[in-house]
Order: sequence, then C-alpha cells, then structure tokens
Amino acid sequence: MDETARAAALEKAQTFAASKHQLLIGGAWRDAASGKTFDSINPATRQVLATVAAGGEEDADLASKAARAALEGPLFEMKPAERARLLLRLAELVEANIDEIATLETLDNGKPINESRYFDIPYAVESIRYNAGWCTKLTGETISLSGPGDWHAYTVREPVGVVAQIVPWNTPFAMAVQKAAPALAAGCAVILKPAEQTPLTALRLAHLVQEAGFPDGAFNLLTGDGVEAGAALTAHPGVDKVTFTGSTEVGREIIKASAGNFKRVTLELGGKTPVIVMPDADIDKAITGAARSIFTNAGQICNAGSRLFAHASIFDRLVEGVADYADKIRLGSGLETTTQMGPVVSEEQQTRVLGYVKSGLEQGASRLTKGEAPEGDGYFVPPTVLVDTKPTMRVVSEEIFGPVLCAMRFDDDELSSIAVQANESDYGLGAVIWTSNLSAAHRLARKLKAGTVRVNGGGLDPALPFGGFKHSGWGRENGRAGIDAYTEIKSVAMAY
Ligand code: TXE
Repeated sequence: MDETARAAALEKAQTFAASKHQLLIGGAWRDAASGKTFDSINPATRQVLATVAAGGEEDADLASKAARAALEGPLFEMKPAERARLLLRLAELVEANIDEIATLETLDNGKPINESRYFDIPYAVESIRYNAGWCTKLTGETISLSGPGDWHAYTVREPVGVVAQIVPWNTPFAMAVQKAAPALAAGCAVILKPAEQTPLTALRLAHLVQEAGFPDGAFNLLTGDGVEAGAALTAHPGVDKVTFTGSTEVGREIIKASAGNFKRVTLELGGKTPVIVMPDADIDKAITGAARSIFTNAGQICNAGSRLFAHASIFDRLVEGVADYADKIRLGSGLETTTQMGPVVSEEQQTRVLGYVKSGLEQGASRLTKGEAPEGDGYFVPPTVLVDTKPTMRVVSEEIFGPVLCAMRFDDDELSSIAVQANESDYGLGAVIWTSNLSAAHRLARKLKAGTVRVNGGGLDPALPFGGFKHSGWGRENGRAGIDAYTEIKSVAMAY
C-alpha cells in the first residue's frame, strides 16, 4: 500500500466504523430487539471506534428462523456450481476492498497493518476460493450390501443445517471466513457471531456477502456479547451445529448448552505450542522462527509457540537470540507501517498478560528481555522472554495469549524424553520442530500429541486441517476434514 492507498483506505475504514451497525437477519438490517448497543474500542487509543447492535435471545431466535427458511428454500434448490460462483464472487469483492478491510481490522483489533493487509485478509481470500472448489466435489459413495435381496445403496453428503459460528477477536476476519466459507460451500445457512471486542470486519463481510448475491437468510450476522448473543445461539433448538473458536472454559459451556438438541460441535480452543530446537538445527533460522511464532499478533494466536525447548548445548545462544529479536521489535500503533507489534486487544487482556508475567517472576522465572511498553494510551505489552521456567509454573502450564515466551532446556538427545516434556500440557494444538535431521523430525512428529506439527517453519493454509488434541478442542477446520464437518452423511438403500 502506498501513501495514497493508505490514506484512502483509512478514510473508508473510518467512515464505515462511524456508520450505523445493525444485525443482519434474513437479508434485512435491523436494530437489536432490545434496542441495546455496545461500543467497540480502538485498543491503540482507548477511543470508541464504533457503536454496534447488541443482539440477544429474541434476535437469535429470529436469525435461526431466517436461516432455516433459507436452508429449506433457496439453499435447498441451489446447484453446487451456483454456490461456488457466489463464493468466488465474494472472494473478488473481499480482494477489491482489501486495503479498507485490513485497515478496519487494524483499527478494531490493534494488529500491525502489515499483518492484516499481507497475511490475515489474503488468507481469508484464499480460504474462500479453496472452499468454493469443494462445492462441486462433495460426493458420496456407492456401497455393496451383503444382506438378503438385491440392493442399490449409496451415500450422499447433505448440509448439516443451520450453523452458529462464534468467533474470537484475535484474527476476526480470517476466523469468520474460515468458518463461514466451508459452511456456505456445503450448503448450510450461517449465523455468525463475532467477538464483542472486534465486530467491525465481520459487519463489513456481511455487507459483501449480500453484495455477492447470496439468498436472504443464508448468512446472518448477530453482533453482541458472549453471555447473551453467543449463549442464546448455542442453546437454541433451531441451531443444528455450533463452531466455536475461543477459550477452553467457554468451550465447555458450549458443549453443555449444545446438549439439548445434540448439536454437532466443532471447537478450536487454546494452545501451549512447544517449539523444539534440536542441536543440529539452523540456529539463526530457529531464532527468527521461534521469535515470530510467539510475537506475531502480540502472541494472540492459539498456536503461538509459547514454550521453547532447546538442547542445553545451544540453549544460551538461542534464547539470547530470541531476546535480542524481542528487544528490537518496534511497538506502536498498528496503522504505522513501521510497527511490528501493536497493542493487545483490550485492557482485560493487557491486565491478564502482565499478571502472568508477574506470576512467573514471583514463582522464580527470570526475564531476559528489557522491553518497556511505549508511552501512550494503547494496551501495550512488551515482548518478553522468560528463562528458569518450570512446568509447575502457571506461565508454563496455562495459555497466556500474549507476547510471552517460556524457555526450557533439555539435556539428552533421546526423542522420547523430549516428547514427554513437550507433551506435558493439557493442550495439544500445535508443535514445531527445528532440526536438520528429517528422520528425527518424523519420529518426533509421531510422538507429539498435537493437531499440527510443523518442521522448520510453516504457516496456516486453508487446505491443511487445523485443530487440536486434548483440551485444544474437537474436530478440524480447513481441508477436506473442514468441509466434511459441515455435512451429514445420509445412506440410501434401495431394493431392486
Ligand atoms: O474468550 P471467550 P475471551 C483464550 C485466550 C484468552 C482467553 C480469554 O487464552 O486470553 O481465551 O479470552 C464468545 N456462549 N482465547 O474471554 O470468552 C465471545 O463473545 C457462547 C483463545 O475473549 O472464549 C467471543 O465471540 N459464546 C482463542 C468468543 O466466545 C460465548 C481466541 C470468544 O470469547 C460465551 C480467544 C458463551 N457462554 C480467546 N462466552 C483461540 N483459541 O484462538 C463468550 N462467548
């Protein structure tokens, strides 16, 4: 983005933020039934950025009915190729407005514009295109039966139905799209509930979904907080499936609330990803990789590499390298192109993350970094590297969701014992290995209890299933597994 493009995008984003924000239900924009609203705050300035409708139980009910009508009407009749065309049109619209959407994301969430403009939103575009491809490829099987008589039997994959999608604030647009695109590709009707901290890019998405030409009610937007709007959706008998990304505690609540009508549930919860650096690794690359893994988006990523395990022979060089990287990170307003780390999303998160650092120091950890938070009103947290950390400390066992790395050493090269250390967590979302010995990498990958294992780098891809073992959740998003999760298998057996 050059200066002119940046200024134009900022003006558009600010104009959109200042506009009236309602709920999208059945193709119509309307206020919340209660008339309530909430404010979205710019975390870099603490100023009110937008005022948004606060949906509740009555709105959730209307949205579920509108979604059901779309599901049983126009979506039922729609050919797969038409769904694909609509999604491809949506991808084009997102791309055409990418500077504005990225700027809006940065204003609402705080993340550096270079992250939103060159990673988050392009990833979302790829996710829409990837899922558009699946529309015409959701096939069943023909099956030979062994019972008495002659049979023709086959399976079909049908849309699971009305899907409530509850998304968090750390990558608001990408997360909304990563959920909505496969659901729409499978023929489901969606009710999206963005996080109350960051509703704006989901609102922009809703306008673009309408512009793309999806039938009324295929995509509904219910802004509001978790306890009212979110909980109303998860308990609603008219909702067939819930997909959620957020905290482990709320994940448990969602399982309970979904039990009433046995909703299908997909959960992407927390993580405490281990980054394992073997002595034969390319250390310079491992330093940069480990630093990026925890400091990107100020550590507010579910699979941020928050536990570093390094062999004793390279430990000092590695952690000093990461601490040096951390101390050079430029913190500031996400709107500045020179900013490498923005504020965390809210005062609550800032207090929470700083509280974790304090608890780590009180429990005996030492801080290698010197970073100070910049002056000003933003919710800044300096990137922090802690050493002398132990598995019993809260900073090591709990998800911090901030730019805080806990470094630990291992002494022997025995892969099993490294895996035991890395697996010593309730979470099992991701793991990263740095080594030049690929046989060791494959062996270690088999031993790690993690949904995704990356070797010598790697990122997120719409084609690669993503999700967790253990307390990190249920099911997978992305890839074939991701779209299958929005379908039910129906078997049809026909006697000749
Ligand atoms: O999450 P919540 P919070 C973790 C991270 C963070 C902590 C707290 O450790 O520090 O959670 O963040 C909606 N029924 N992650 O409190 O509450 C809510 O409105 C239905 C990890 O912000 O889980 C929002 O849309 N919905 C994570 C969404 O859930 C409810 C990303 C997430 O909010 C609800 C975010 C309820 N009872 C936080 N209560 C990741 N895995 O990426 C809340 N919500």
